Amino acid sequence: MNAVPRAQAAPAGSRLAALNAWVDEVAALTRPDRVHWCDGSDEEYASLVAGMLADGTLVELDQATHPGCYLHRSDPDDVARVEHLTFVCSRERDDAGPNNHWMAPEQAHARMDALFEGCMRGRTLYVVPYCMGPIDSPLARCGVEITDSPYVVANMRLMTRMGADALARIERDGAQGRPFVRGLHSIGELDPDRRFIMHFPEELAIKSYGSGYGGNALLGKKCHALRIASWQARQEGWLAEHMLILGLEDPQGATHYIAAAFPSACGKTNLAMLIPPESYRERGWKVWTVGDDICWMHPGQDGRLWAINPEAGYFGVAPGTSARTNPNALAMIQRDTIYTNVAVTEDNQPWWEGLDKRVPALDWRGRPFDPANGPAAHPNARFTVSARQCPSWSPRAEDPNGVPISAIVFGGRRSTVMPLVFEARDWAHGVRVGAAMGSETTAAATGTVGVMRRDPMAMKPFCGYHFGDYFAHWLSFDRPGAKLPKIFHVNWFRKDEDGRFLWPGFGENMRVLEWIVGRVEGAADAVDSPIGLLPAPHMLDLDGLDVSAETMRQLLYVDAEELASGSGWAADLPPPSQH
Ligand code: O2Y
Ligand code: MN
Repeated sequence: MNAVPRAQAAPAGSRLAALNAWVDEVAALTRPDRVHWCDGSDEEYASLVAGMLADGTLVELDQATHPGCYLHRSDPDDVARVEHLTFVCSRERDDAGPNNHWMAPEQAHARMDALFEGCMRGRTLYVVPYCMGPIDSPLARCGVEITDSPYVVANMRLMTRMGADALARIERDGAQGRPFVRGLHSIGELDPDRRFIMHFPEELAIKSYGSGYGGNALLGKKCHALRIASWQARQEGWLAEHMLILGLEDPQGATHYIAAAFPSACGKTNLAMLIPPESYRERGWKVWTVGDDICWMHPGQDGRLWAINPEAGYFGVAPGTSARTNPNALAMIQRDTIYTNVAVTEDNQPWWEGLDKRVPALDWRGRPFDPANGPAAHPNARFTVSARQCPSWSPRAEDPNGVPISAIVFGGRRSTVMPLVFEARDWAHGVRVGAAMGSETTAAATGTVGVMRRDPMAMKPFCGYHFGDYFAHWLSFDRPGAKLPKIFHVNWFRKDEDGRFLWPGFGENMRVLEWIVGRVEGAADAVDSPIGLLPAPHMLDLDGLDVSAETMRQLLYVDAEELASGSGWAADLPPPSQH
């Protein structure tokens, strides 16, 4: 084989022989014109952006109103994660479980390597060292993504700790025998028929071909931090979860950290960045954002669960984000943000449905906007932005020891049956509550609206192993000496008989969070019900809120028969009282 040029820019290669050997091996297979080791510097980012502006991968947005903001229009056939093409390739089929597509590792490698053969001819191979979690955290884990997409590199720089510091940590880890996750990615021909996302958990490896979009291509996110990490976490005794992390500071200055799992399209980013109602702000309540999507929780010496957000940025859904739903998010994406598949206004500002009353000039495909073509922004249009730009960003997101979790919250979009909030009786009951999670689909997620989709712990697309083993792993945390968080379930989406939402949601969800931390502190009362513990009468602070007593009754109503029949909650499981 011909020699492939090693690095073109500093740092040229690594002190870790295993990493150099893998890069050489991949370069020999994929035949790039150039190899570039990413250092994560501002200069490197600027040069990547300049290259993408020159070849049309990025379009500059109005730099006066949105400095440092760019628009990427993806291939119209490459606009979302592809669950049907995502595989867990464990040696034993049973280890992947019925919740994953499975392929034997040898077969999967052969299939992928045939696709990768020569695929980077004429392109640059980027070596992207990244760290998931604060660089010096014992809870963090590292990976290297090899990709031929400068758009992926730029996004990885916003979403992870990427570059020279990560490489140094990978080398330190390597010297102590701790491996890095190997992620190989090529956009290939962007052909949906030649697209696969393969995970090899026993080898700590990922191979992704044929997509340049989000979860398919930014391998640190769903592939590493959830599918591979959940497998690793089971082996090492921790939890890698699809959860936001927020800190709730009370008027006395004490902060409780809450981890919350919701399926896609249930407002995780909005909850993570919640701004409390004015009456709460006046009293000194604050919400701090640690993470909006992924949470790694490790049992600490003190028996509590300590959590980090492995990510350093947000890859949030743009449509629906507005001054009403999430003012913090809107503020953070005014600068230094990559937008993907949004529309633009006549004066070249990013726009999406729900933002404001302006009209779009070009839709997400760059065509003059015509309502007959559908929405102006793609429903899965995204912004990528550094987490530090969020006005509610918590400096504790950089704490190498993480934050102690006081409460875990599960939730879903349920128009009936599920009350606004309830508390599980104990850890085992809470695990069962998470395992029974479900959510009604929205137009953004699928073609069919309002269909109940079971999504245990919001991990259905992301658990890298058998769900039976996963639930057993969760149950194993309840052991002597453990000081586990209390577990709750919330439902912001219950409707009345006319189909109107009963609860105002957004910032008003603060009232439910207050009851949750009140329960953690032993200061708030609850009453028993067939589903779990509900807020005792008058325990939710409704001051200043226009919600009638009858509406509250409906929001907290629990019907034992409805639960046990047809609701999907308990029809096929023993009732909670038997646990
Ligand atoms: O469609 C994609 O590739 C993005 S999916 C995503 C992105 C950010 C956070 N969560 C999700 C998700 O599907 O849960
Ligand atoms: Mn997610």
